[in-house]
Amino acid sequence: VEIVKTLREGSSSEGSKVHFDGFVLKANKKEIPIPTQLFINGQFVDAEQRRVLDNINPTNEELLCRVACASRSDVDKAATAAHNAFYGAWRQVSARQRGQLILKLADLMEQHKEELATIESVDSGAVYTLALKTHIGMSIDAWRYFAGWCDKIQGNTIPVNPARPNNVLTFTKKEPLGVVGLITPWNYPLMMLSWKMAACIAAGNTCLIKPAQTCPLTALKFAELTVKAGFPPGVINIVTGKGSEAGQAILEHPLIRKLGFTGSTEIGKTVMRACAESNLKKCSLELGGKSPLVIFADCDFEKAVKYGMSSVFFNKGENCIAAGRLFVEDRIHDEFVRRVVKDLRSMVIGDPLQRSTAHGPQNHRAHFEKLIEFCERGVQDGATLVYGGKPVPNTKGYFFQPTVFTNVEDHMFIAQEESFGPIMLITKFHGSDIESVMRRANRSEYGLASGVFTKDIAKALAFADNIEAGTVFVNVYNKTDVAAPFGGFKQSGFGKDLGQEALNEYLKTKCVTIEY
Ligand code: TAP
Repeated sequence: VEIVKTLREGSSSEGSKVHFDGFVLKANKKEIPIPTQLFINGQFVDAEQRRVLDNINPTNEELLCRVACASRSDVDKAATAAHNAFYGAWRQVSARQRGQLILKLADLMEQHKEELATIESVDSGAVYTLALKTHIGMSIDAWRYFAGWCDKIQGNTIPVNPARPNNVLTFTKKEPLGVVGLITPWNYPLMMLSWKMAACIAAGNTCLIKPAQTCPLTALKFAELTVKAGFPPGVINIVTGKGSEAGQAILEHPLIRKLGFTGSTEIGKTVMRACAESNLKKCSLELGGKSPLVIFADCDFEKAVKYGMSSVFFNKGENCIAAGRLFVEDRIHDEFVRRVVKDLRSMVIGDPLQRSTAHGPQNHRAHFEKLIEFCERGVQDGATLVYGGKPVPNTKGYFFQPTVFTNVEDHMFIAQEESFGPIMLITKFHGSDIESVMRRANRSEYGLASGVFTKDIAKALAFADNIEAGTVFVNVYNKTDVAAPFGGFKQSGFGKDLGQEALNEYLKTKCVTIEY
């Protein structure tokens, strides 16, 4: 990775008319111009007083660039631009044209997918091959999927009681909410943006988004593509900065009517309170998880090992639906642990841009340090550390060893709290005691995802019936799709991303009654 030069005002990226200050990232045999300013009303602009935040490369802990840090008044400018666009130019765009614009944007993302994946990999530490397939691939899928909905958003005619001798016609219309604020985390930066924004824009809203401060670069590159696609100014605005300032200003802004949030349960509560107190914004919250994965001895063992591994180590554990706890039937427990450790020994850890790498650096320092403490706490509380548990020795960057704990008991801190890192926690259970393992799997305030491995269909369906989680995987894990609704129960939040249900998060229903 090399930073070639700093772009000055007036420079433009190849073939586009959009001007920005930024830098050229030389990585992956590419030279990629990347904006580092706010994107408001179709233009890249400095934050007030030219405030910036350092952006650190997690692979080498060096300064990658400085990115604009939005203040309350920058957020106000973005919200005003979105408001004006909603009541102005965006209204002139028909539903079908909206779909076409989104498809054009998706095509541009596809054309630039290697650049976007390279940026994502350098900025967030995601392994390049995964970034290409998931972080960027699923982002493009989300835009295409929601583009298809644009001209299929429709209401109903409803047979109400007639006011005889007259007749009555009652029908509903689905309307956009107006200006939407979006706030997203750092684990899949562009994908979290896309999951929310694609549904929001397809429904006819305008928006401003504050991406996570540790990796905002794909959002800014994406902003450049929205100009190339031809979105009217103000429809999409990007305000990079701090959650405590720009984020909080979004929560409180009186022109914003809906807040789509993905992040921690703790901040989710702040979001909901601020939405209520400001102007009673509608909100949807995708929050933390501690998803249970139950592996019965009658499973396809090879599959259970493969998916058991990816349920924890996918995207270095920075995966909201990661299995936070594995319950493995006693008859296969020891063999399962042996196989996982064997596979971990050959897992290639290193530069996320290398095609052979399977495990990159954690996203940022605070998170990395939290994982060290998490593992120390596990050892103190008496769980058995079988593998890893520490940073990779003698290396720069936030590289944490994939970790396995066994003998994890329900009362332990590590059994209850989310790690959001590459830490597998295994507990044994007796195969005759299905009820008790179900109870233990449900004994959590989270309810995001879950999984079960068994060849017994009745057992699998009983699990799906009784588990308190928004997503259930049977004999597979991490199998999400843009057409399938995604979101949690209990303190994992409410309101779905993806699928038809996500559209409703960004729509309101108007009921019209006519007497004739
Ligand atoms: P948070 O600390 O909650 O941050 C999420 C976003 O909220 C960031 O953009 C953050 O900005 C912003 N924020 C922080 N304080 C704010 C405030 N007072 N007002 C408004 N916005 C504020 O979470 P995180 O540490 O980035 O992400 C990890 C958590 O997200 C985990 O718990 C994980 O489970 C959850 N997560 C859930 C899902 C789903 S789909 N359920 C998906 C991914 C992640 P800064 O970047 O400036 O802090």
